[in-house]
Amino acid sequence: MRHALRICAVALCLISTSCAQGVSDEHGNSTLRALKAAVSEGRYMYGHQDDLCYGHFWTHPEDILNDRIEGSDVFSVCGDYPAVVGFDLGGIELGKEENLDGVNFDYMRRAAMEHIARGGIVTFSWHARNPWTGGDAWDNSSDKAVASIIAGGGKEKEFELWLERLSAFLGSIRNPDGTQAEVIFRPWHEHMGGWFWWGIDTCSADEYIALWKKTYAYINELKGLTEIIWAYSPNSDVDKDEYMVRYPGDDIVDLLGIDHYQYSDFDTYINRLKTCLGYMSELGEEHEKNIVISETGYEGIKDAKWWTSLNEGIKDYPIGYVLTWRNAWDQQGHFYGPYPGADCEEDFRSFYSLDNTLFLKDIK
Ligand code: BMA
Repeated sequence: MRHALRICAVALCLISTSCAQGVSDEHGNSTLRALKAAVSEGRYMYGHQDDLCYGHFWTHPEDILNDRIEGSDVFSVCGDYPAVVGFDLGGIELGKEENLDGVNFDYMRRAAMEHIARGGIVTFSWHARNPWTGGDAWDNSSDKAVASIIAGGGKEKEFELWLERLSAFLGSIRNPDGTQAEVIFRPWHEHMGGWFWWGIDTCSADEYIALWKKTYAYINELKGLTEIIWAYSPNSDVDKDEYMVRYPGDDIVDLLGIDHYQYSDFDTYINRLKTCLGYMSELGEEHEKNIVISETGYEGIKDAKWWTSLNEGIKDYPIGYVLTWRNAWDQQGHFYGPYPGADCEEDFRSFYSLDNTLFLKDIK
């Protein structure tokens, strides 16, 4: 039942006409091709945030530079790694050793490279600190934050140093042969909400787009990191027009994502998700982009059949992957993935066994 996608990806590449105008397709980006191949077969990949870094009450090895990268709640439950592993770069901008959740960046680099070497896909988000107030990503107290780091804002040089540090890290993620790795980068997410300093309440559409363009120009053009796949991911409480209102442009976006969580009953959650996936499917066709569920989950998963119910809700949409958020190692109820002993453990194994869900063994 489990099978390799690579052959399909190659075949698809040979027959595909020039597809998206996106930055990466022209380089023959194999990650984008693998996502397209999954969609063309009616399948999607499973992803988990921080899966290789820590999990429900365990954290990464003490010898971060030498110990093997093996720990994974997903692996412990189903004997396979997620196809997609997410990491967060929050803190890299200040030159910190660890990210905002205590993940050492040297370890993160090793884990990302190991996952890539095993044939997996890696995605990075960035909960960057507020450049104007010095607060965290959630410090939305000033409408000067974005304005301060784009042209004429006064904090541009400081922000360029942040981009320098970020680029150095992204550029250090390599394939086993030493070449630059393809990684998904998903900056300035959930920007149609007001909770981050780059959100709707504290910057204009022009400022948001200028922020994206500046980030892209620095990393892709100045630093030459052309293998990076740029993912756009608004929060889900938007309609089709709102989804696109701050869209940076087809030439600098490769993937269309959505961040959506369950806060009350399942039906409310899945119906909203389906609405978004419906218009995203149209947008994906119109703009020739893959669509993905870039973040989702139900904190504490208080529903023993959550995984197979999720599959029922999303399986007919052309999504490349669905990524559930992290299993915090230090907070009892803050988990969005499975772990041994969780109520949803058995159901996750059923989700794993489905023909249309792809894990690492299926895509390598
Ligand atoms: C949030 C929570 C926080 C975490 C942040 C960045 O959704 O999980 O605890 O610090 O993501 O990973």
